[in-house]
Amino acid sequence: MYAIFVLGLLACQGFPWFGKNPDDPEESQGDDSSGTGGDNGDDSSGTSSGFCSKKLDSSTPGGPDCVTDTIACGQSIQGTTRGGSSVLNDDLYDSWFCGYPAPSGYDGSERVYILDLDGAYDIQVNLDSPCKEVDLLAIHFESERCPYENVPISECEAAWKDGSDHQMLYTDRAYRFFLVVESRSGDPTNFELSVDCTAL
Ligand SMILES: [Ca+2]
Repeated sequence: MYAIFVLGLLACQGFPWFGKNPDDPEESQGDDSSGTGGDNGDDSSGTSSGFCSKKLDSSTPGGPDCVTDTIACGQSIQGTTRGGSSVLNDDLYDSWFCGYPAPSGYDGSERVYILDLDGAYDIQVNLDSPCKEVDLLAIHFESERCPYENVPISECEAAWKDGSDHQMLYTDRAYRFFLVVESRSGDPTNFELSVDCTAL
C-alpha cells in the first residue's frame, strides 16, 4: 500500500520515466524558402516602396530662411517634406499668380531649393512623387530669403498634375529660382528633384 503511494508520488513529480520530453525537436525550421527575405536592391529610382519608407534627412531648413539647400544643373536630390518649412502657402501663391488656375492645398510643410543660373539656359526641372502627391513651384526671386507677402513676383510657374511633374524654365541671363516642393495633402512624403540644363 505504501509502495503504491510512493510510486504515484514520483509519477506526479515528472520522474523521467513518466514525464513527457518537454522539448520535442519538432521545430522544423529552415523552411524560409518564401522569397520574402531578400532586400533586393531595387530602390533605384524612386518608384519602389522601399524609397517611400526610406529615411531621408528631415532636419529643419538650414536657411537662410526657408531654404533647405541649393541645387545645381545636373544634380538630383532625394528629399522629404517632413521637417520642412511652413512659410509658403496658398495665399502667397495666389498673390503671385502661380499657375492657372491656381492649385491649392499647400499650407503644409514645403522644401525649398535655390537654383542659381549664371547665364542663358533652357532648364527642365523634374519632380518624381512615387509616394504621396507632391507638386512643384518655381519662383523667380533675386534674394537670399524666401519670397514673402506683398513682394512683387514677376514669374511663378506651377506644375501640379497627378504623379511626377516636369517644368520647363528659361532664362537669358543670370537668374535665381526658388524651387519649392509642396505636398498637396500636407502629409510628409519622400520625393526626388532633379534639374537638367542646356546652355544657350
Ligand atoms: Ca507650404
